[in-house]
Amino acid sequence: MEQHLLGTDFQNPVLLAAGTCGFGQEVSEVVELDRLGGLVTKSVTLEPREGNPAPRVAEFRGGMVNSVGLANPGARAVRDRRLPWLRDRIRRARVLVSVAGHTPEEFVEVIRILDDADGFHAFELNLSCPNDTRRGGLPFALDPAEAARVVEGAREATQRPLVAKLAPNTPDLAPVIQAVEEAGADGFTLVNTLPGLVLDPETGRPALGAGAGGMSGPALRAVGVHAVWRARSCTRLPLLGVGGIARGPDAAQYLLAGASLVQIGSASFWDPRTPGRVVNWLKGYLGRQGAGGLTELVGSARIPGSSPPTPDSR
Ligand code: RRO
Repeated sequence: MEQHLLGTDFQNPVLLAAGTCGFGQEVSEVVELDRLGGLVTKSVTLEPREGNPAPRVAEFRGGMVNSVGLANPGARAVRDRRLPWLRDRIRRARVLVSVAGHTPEEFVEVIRILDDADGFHAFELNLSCPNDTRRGGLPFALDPAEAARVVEGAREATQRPLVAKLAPNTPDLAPVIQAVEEAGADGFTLVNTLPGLVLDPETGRPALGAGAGGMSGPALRAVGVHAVWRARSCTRLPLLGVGGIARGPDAAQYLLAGASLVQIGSASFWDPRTPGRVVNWLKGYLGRQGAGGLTELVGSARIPGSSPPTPDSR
């Protein structure tokens, strides 16, 4: 079950996704964090953010929408209070800190504040928040040159691995992957939530306080698996797959499409035992696959007309 990538060992390929586990502490009573491959924190911005008006989350039949609006305590509080908790409590799970900002300069400032702290291994650059109205709803990930500017700045500010989180509504992933890889990224997370709007037909009002939001849950899975498969043919860097994973076989689809690790988001809201169950299911599945194990499984989907390159295990 072990995976070596981003300069470290992940004891298994199952992580908690950004925005769904706070900074670990919030879920530590209900999730055994050190049984997992790792976790990605809520995105951290330079200043504290209150977030958007309630309701911030709403369910519908195919999944859920959210517009949390980047609520977080800000980089200095994360450094002084949240990372020490992770440093003291987490031994085996690997921690990635998600970073967000309105401008490339804000990403750099957050990284400079956090970089010297202990308690985490890598940064996940959130280039794809669908709820950042300041950028006119256009996340960095939809603009390859802007996305590359964020990564270039981050690359100069830290030696830690940088994983770029991309958007599901990118018409073609190839240009952004190429630009971000050239700018110095070490891997990609695919995908963030998909822009969505749920309306109450009786009142005509949106289900979320902020109006539109990001859609996740089962309906996102086929989009995420497709994005991983597409990314796999554009880069040799490691991929982290996320979107709609609620059961072991869902995670297996991402691994087959080319993800070295998977992240679980909405499903752990519905049932916090989900990540542990996915780990257990994958153990049995890999046992049934025979000798090659996880490394051989990654990217081994048999899809007509495609033969993606195998990932580097840097
Ligand atoms: O905070 C949010 O509203 C949010 C973020 Br930063 C993100 O990246 N994805 C999402 O669905 N919500």
